[in-house]
Amino acid sequence: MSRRLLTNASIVTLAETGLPYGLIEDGALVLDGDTIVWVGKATETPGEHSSLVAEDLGGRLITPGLIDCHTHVVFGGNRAREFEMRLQGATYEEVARAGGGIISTVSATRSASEEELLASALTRVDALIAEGVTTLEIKSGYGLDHETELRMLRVARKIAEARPIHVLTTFLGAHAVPPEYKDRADAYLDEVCLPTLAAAHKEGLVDAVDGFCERIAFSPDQMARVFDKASDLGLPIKLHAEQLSNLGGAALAASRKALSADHLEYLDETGVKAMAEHGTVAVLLPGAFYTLRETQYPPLDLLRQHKVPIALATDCNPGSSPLASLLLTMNMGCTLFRMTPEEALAGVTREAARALGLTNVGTIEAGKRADLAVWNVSHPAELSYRIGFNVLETRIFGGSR
Ligand code: DI6
Ligand code: FE
Repeated sequence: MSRRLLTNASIVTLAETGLPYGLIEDGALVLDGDTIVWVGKATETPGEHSSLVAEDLGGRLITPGLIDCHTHVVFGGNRAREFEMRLQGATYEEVARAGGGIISTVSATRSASEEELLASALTRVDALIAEGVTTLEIKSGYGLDHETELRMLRVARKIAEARPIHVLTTFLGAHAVPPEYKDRADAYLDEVCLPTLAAAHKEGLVDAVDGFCERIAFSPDQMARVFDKASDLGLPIKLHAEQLSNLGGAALAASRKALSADHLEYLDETGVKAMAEHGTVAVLLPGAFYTLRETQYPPLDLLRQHKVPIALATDCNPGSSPLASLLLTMNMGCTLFRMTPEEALAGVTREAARALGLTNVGTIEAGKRADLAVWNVSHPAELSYRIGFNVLETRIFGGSR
C-alpha cells in the first residue's frame, strides 16, 4: 500500500475533541492506501513517517470529504413548469393534488431508460463531486411500480461504478400513491411497495428504507407497516417527517430506532425528545424550505437543547429542491435556519455519516477512510459564508485524488 504524508495544512478533523471544528493548525496527515493512519501537529509527526516525501498543502484547509445524506438525484424530466405555477400562487400541496408534483416526475421516470436515468443523474452527481462530496445517499421513489423502483436503484448502484464516490441506496417506495392506486394507499403498499422492497433487497439494492409521512402521502399507521417490513428484512429506516404538517412521524420513526428523521419544520418538543432518546439524527433540508418558501422553521433550539445530532443535506430532487450544491446548502443552513458554520460543516460530514449509519467516514481520525477535501480557504467558516463560489482545491477519495 502506498503511503502519503500531507503537511502544512489546517486540519478540520470534526472529531469531538472539544476544540472548535476539531481544528489542528499547522497539521500533518499520513495516509496508507485508503486509510488515515496518523493525524496531528506537523511538528509531532512520528519518526517512522519521516522518510516519506511530504506533499505541501500550502496552508490550505482540509476537511473530511463531504457527505450528502439525503438526495433523490435519480429521476426523469424536470419540473420547471410546476415552478412557474407555484410562482403564480399555487402551493406545493395544490400542485400535488392536481396530479403534478411527485406524480409528474413518476411519469417521466417510468418512461426513461436506465441509460437515460444514469446520464441525467450523473450531471447532478458531478456537480456534487466538484464540491468535494465523497459519499452520497440516493433514494428511489419516482417509480412507484416494481420495475421502475428497481431500475432507479440499479442506476444508483451504477453511479458508484461510474464515478469515484461511495453511494448508499434507500428504498422510498412509500413516497407517494401512484395514480393507478389513487385513494387505495393500503392496496398500493400490499401489492406493490412491500413486495418490491423485498425483491430489491434480495437483489442487494437496498441499504435503508424511507417513506414520506404526510397527508398527501402515507399516514403514520401505513408507515409503521413499511417499517415492520424493513425490520423483517433487517434494514435500517429513516423518514421524511413533519415537512408540511405535524403527524408525529418523527416520534414514530425514532421509536423504531430510525437512523434519521428528515425535514422536520413542523416537529414539536415531543418529537424532539423521542429523537433524542433514540439517537435519531435530524436531517435539515434548507433547499426544500427555500424552494417552497416555507415560513415554519425547524425547531433548531429544541434540537440543540435536547442534543439531537443535526445533519444537513441537499434533498436534490426535481420538485421541492432542485439543488446540487452542498456548499450552498451549508450557507442556507446558516442564513435561513441560523445554524452556526461549525454546525453546518459537522452537518455535512460527521453528522451526515451518523444519519447514514456509517462509522468509517465523516471525521479525520486515524483508522478512518481517507475521503478528504482540500479547500482554498484558511478558516472553516468560509465554507458556509460564500454564496456560489466553489472553493474546492482537490478531492481525495480513498487516499487517491
Ligand atoms: N419531500 C420532498 O421534499 C421530496 N420528497 C419528499 O417526500 C420532494 C419530491 C418531489 O417534489 O418530487
Ligand atoms: Fe427528500
